[in-house]
Amino acid sequence: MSAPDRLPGWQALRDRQAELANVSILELFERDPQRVQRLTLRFDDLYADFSKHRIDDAAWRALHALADASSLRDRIDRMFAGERINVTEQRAVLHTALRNRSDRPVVCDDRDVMPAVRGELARMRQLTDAVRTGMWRGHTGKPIRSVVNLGIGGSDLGPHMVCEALRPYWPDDLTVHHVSNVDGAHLDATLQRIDAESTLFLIASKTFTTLETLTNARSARQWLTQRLGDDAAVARHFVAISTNAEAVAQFGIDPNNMLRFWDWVGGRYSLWSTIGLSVACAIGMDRFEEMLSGAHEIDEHFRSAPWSDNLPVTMALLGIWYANFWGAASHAVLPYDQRLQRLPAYLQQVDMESNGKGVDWSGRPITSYATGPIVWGEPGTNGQHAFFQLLHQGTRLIPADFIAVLEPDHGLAGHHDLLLANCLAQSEALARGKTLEQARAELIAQGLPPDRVEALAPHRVFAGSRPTTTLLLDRLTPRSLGRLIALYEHKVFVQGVIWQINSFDQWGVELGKQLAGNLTEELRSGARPDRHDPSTGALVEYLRSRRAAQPAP
Ligand code: G6Q
Repeated sequence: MSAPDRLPGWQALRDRQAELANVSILELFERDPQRVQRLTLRFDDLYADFSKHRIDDAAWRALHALADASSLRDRIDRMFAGERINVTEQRAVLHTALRNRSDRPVVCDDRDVMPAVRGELARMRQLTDAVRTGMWRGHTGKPIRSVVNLGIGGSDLGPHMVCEALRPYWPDDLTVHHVSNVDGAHLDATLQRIDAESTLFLIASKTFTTLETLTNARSARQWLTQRLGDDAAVARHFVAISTNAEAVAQFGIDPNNMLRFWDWVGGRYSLWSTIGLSVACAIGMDRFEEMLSGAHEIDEHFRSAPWSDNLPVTMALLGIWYANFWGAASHAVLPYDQRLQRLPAYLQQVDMESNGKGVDWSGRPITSYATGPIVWGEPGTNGQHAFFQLLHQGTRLIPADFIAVLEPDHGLAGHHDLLLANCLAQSEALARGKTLEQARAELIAQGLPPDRVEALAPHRVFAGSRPTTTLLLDRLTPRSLGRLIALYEHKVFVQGVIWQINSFDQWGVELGKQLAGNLTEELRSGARPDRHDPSTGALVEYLRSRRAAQPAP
């Protein structure tokens, strides 16, 4: 296949962008009174408004042509069919099988994976039921009151984000913690808050070789056995979630306490697998399965809806439009919901680890078009008092997703209307802007003298036409959250297809890991740091000299 910038649609998109560069979003609304209706997509209670974008029908047609020329339909089918589309690791990409709630088999390497998937879901149910009902007893006979997930990256970000989002569903007598960082301060802070006798550690690691997770797991084991005075306590307080049974056994976790998943589940897509155990402990297995059902509904929609009605495809193509034709380098995710506070961090990994690539499928360097954007964000309204200044008046174009939930889970009067009003106000302000004339008129109305009006007015101008999508959910439930996450996963997939990159490997994280291995030795031993660039060598020397100068703890 030709490179994307040589495919049908690409040049038309360039031309369209040039045409639209001087057309404001307000003008687009004026030109088409039906714009909101035509560019709002609904999926059950999910309301997605794509009308505040700098795009017209001709550009949409060209984007759809680009999707066709990129064989998007075929690529979607190949993913769902279990082909080894992760070409560099020679793996299938089947997180969708984990949430396949239909009777359809999913065949990978000539075998239907669904019986194994259902089997592991059943084991997850057994375990979480035992924990939640108090049947699972710790070494000294106490029920479990704290679950601590030790994992990092894909084995942390998804479960952590979902647990926070669904906190209102947690039972009163169980608390779930997530510890990821190798910085001992992270684990230490959690250990201070829990009681060894009633704590269950979940060691979540696909490979069971990850430095951070194993370091934390060893420290947790030591802490526990010291507290309980018996190595045998590990059997009642440690569960492993992994694909690597051998390493789990070596660590000393009973195979009966191990939940499995498979190499066709990518780390950052593993939330739906047994890696979601902390979520299931927090909200119960029925609700965990509701989340799977929500994601499955989006899978079905993604596979079958025409491009113009297809939510993930629409989100993806808008991202292509801005990244490749408007020069947008980043994308903001702005949940106006405190429960979704970890959504931006989670999406950063899903998006940036998947599409932060500089070579195409066949290993050719990509030099003529941009790939994945920088994804960032914070919950509103906090962001408004921090970085929104740049969104409104900075020199960069930053498309943003505003996400809000209509019903809160708390009973505090007055808060939620304020939250929702701010969400709508911000996207309106970004689209509408404020002209110099309007700024002048406001200042004159405030009674300022003419020279102050002229001096201040330019600072109060908002260019407007800053593009946003608004996603509204009725309620934040396991099902609606499952849908929301699946939307973004598929968005990232579609963009990877258009950019012709492998969205499912992550070789870019390897080099730093290798170097950290050597550096750990150098910091611990007295070996001369002689294999580094001059800056790093000097940093090693400096750290060692400072440590040597410090009194022993
Ligand atoms: C995700 C990545 C990465 C991975 C972590 C943890 O797609 O592969 O974030 O999840 O490095 O790996 P383990 O689960 O093997 O510990």
